[in-house]
Amino acid sequence: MALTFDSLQSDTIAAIATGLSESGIGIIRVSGPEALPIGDRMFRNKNNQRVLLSYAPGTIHFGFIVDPDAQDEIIDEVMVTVMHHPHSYTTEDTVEINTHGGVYLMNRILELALNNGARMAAPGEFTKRAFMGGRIDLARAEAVMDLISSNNEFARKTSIAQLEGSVSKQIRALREKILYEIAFIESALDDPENYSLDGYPDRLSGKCNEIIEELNRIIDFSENGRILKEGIRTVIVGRPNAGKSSLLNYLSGQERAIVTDIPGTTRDTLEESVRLGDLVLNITDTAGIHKTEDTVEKIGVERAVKATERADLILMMLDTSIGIDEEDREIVRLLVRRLREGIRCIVLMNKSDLPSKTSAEEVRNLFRMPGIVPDSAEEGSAEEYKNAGTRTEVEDKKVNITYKNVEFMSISLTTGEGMDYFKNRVAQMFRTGELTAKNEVFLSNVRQKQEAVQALQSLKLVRNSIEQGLSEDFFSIDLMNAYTSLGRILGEAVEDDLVEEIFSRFCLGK
Ligand SMILES: Nc1nc2c(ncn2[C@@H]2O[C@H](COP(=O)(O)OP(=O)(O)OP(=O)(O)O)[C@@H](O)[C@H]2O)c(=O)[nH]1
Ligand SMILES: [Mg+2]
Repeated sequence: MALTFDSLQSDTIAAIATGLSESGIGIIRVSGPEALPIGDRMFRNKNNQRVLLSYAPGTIHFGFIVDPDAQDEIIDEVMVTVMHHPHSYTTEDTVEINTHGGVYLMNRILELALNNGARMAAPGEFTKRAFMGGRIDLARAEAVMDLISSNNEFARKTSIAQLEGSVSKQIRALREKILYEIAFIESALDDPENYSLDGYPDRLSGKCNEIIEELNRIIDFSENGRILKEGIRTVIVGRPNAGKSSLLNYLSGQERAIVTDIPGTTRDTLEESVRLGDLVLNITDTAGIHKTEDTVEKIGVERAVKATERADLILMMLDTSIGIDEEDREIVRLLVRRLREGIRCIVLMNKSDLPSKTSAEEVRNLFRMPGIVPDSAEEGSAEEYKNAGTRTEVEDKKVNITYKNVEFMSISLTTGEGMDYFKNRVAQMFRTGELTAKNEVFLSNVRQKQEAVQALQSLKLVRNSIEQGLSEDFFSIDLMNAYTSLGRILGEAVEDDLVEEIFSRFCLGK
């Protein structure tokens, strides 16, 4: 029994129809009664005219996507396809925007569609509409849905993997706070003798404000979409002439930095985004670190050291054709604190095409220097350091602190030897979560962000209900909505265990 299109009172939905990965082109699909007006607000033809509504059905046009709320700032050059009901995949009015396939760009255009009146499509919703519109039968709809949900499970897992870390903890903590209030209200309503609601609305209002503030911060932060634009902050350090700029050039596939055989060529930090598979490295090439009296170079060296402070990954370059010297040791000393914080470091033993003046063992020994002592009191090893009998024992303990995050690889930037291994290894580190962007991207996708905004709105409703002096059960509904929205960010609607644990604190049903 297929419903006819006209019986549907549907809103307009939008989503990225192609995969959310870097590709040649990406398609953002907008479907529903408002699809054409929404497309019209965002699209300008090559003469910068707003003409989408005049296009004949089933035609495709070149032009620009603009942000109508930002003086028509141009977002991308696109082709749009305009389809009229019932001649589209969904049978509804549809606008498909073909963009360049960058993840950031696709998200940006999707966001524009949402800001201009579309709603984020649920997984499989276009297909559902095609079915509802009588265009495909249920069996076919189901087949498509299966496919989508399997892809979606993958997408869900990836987005959750990205989420692990501080921000997901933050979201969990916020959820727990909300749930606590829900449980409290329920308990008080059930058992007024033991739980008093006197003065509770004020308290709850304060709590809501706290949570709203935190959510606002998370949303603001996600607007920067750091990982999408910037990727893993990677810093190349090493002494002059080790080949740092050559590495940057090699990875970016262009002569981005000046390379010469004169030590001290790079005098300031230099940044470049480089793509490794689906991973973006935001690489900073630095001035060779060494003692120098040259003022400009000195500043460069200071900047190099500073760059390591913000890095997610450190690439330390050695020139094996010269061997290791005091400068290399000094660099390791500068890195000690970051190494002990667990930052990933890859030591690249460069120039393997030339005769080597050092050995792998000697390179490893660089990280066994007496200078590396635990400097924070809370670290157990500080005690061990005092008590340890011999220096070697001490050093081994210290080395253990750093070794697990330091790897050594032999490469040549001249012949490319070892570079595939290096690139694969970095990509693998990212996939397995050994390497993450520390500041945590978080709401990197539009869906997650929408859920956060939704949660925010629900909490504001709670605040309104309090201000209007409504009764407590009103609060619970919106609190629960906020709780559920945040749960969807984490890919879990309700954590039964947590619910039970918190409810049990209140001895419900006594
Ligand atoms: N033989 C050989 N030469 C290399 C290799 N990598 C870099 N070089 C050479 O080493 C010299 C220094 O390279 P750069 O990339 O400028 O070194 P850098 O570390 O950026 O140096 P500064 O900017 O001065 O700190 C250049 O002459 C490069 O061509 C390599 O793998 N093998
Ligand atoms: Mg350089």
